[in-house]
Amino acid sequence: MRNVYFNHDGSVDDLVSLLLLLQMPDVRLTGVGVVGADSYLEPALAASRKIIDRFGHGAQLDVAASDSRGVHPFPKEWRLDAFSLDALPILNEAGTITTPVAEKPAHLDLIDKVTHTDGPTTLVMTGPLTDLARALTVDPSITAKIDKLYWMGGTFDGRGNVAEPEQDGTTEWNAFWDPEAVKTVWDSDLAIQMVGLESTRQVPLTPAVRQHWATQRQHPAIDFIGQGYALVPALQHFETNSTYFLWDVLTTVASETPAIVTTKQVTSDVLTTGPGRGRTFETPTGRPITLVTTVDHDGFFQRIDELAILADK
Ligand code: AGV
Ligand code: CA
Repeated sequence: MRNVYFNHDGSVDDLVSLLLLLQMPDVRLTGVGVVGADSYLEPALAASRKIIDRFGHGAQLDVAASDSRGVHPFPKEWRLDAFSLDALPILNEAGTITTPVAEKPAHLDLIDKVTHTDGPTTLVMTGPLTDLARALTVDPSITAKIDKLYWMGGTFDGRGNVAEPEQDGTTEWNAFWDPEAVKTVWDSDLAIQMVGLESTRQVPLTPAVRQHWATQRQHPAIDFIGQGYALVPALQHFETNSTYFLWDVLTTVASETPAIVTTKQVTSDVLTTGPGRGRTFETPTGRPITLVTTVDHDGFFQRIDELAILADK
């Protein structure tokens, strides 16, 4: 069994990632932290607790609320999705929530869980890196117990996904929310596998993907996934800034099934100021990371099915 600590920011693919982590046969989830970045904290926290109740096979977990604040807030329209997801009937059949909220804020919860878990912990982060950066500042020694960080964020191909004033379009949102946090994590000695936009662009949400989930809705977890992804825009005729990709799910599934991706080693750094702040870029003097480059599209979607079907039992 591998110990995994998951920190996410409450968008649809973050919450689907939580559902899938709870099904992975070889994963022991040791903790969950939630930051209200691409969501509002309250519904993202509640939905996380309900997903553990409904799909967690009795896991004794608590969920930590983050008090981190970003430099550049996400668009409100996107953040509102957490309210809809939290209201889905499949998460509310019981009418009560059993999984408790952790005592400490997410960055301190991360330190506690990593410190008190026997052996190494793998971190999976599908939102901004703020909680990890704060944890490293409080207790830099935790890196000795973290074997690897899997992070969804950044991009190296110059095509960002932020459409806001006073920036140059080269940055990815999780990095843009808190560029300094990315720098703090990059300056640590953690092993990092980064899933940036160059690979996630290979796994858009499409009508065909939705149709596939619709035909499998006799499985409650696939029904939930279909309902969740009904809330966000698919890639139909052309890509817009709102088009949804399976960013976080790719990061999460690739941490469990490495065969669905190819990777390469790059040395890189991040800008923290100017119109490109949040931009990750390759440089010979940068720190080494493992970058996901290509995705086995069909193998990826098949693994989602296999994991989700494990929730039947
Ligand atoms: O930049 C991708 C990150 C992922 O962690 N998030 C969404 C995923 O959870 C921000 C984001 C970028 N474009 C978006 C986003 C969109 N069109 N809708 C919602 N969130
Ligand atoms: Ca996210």
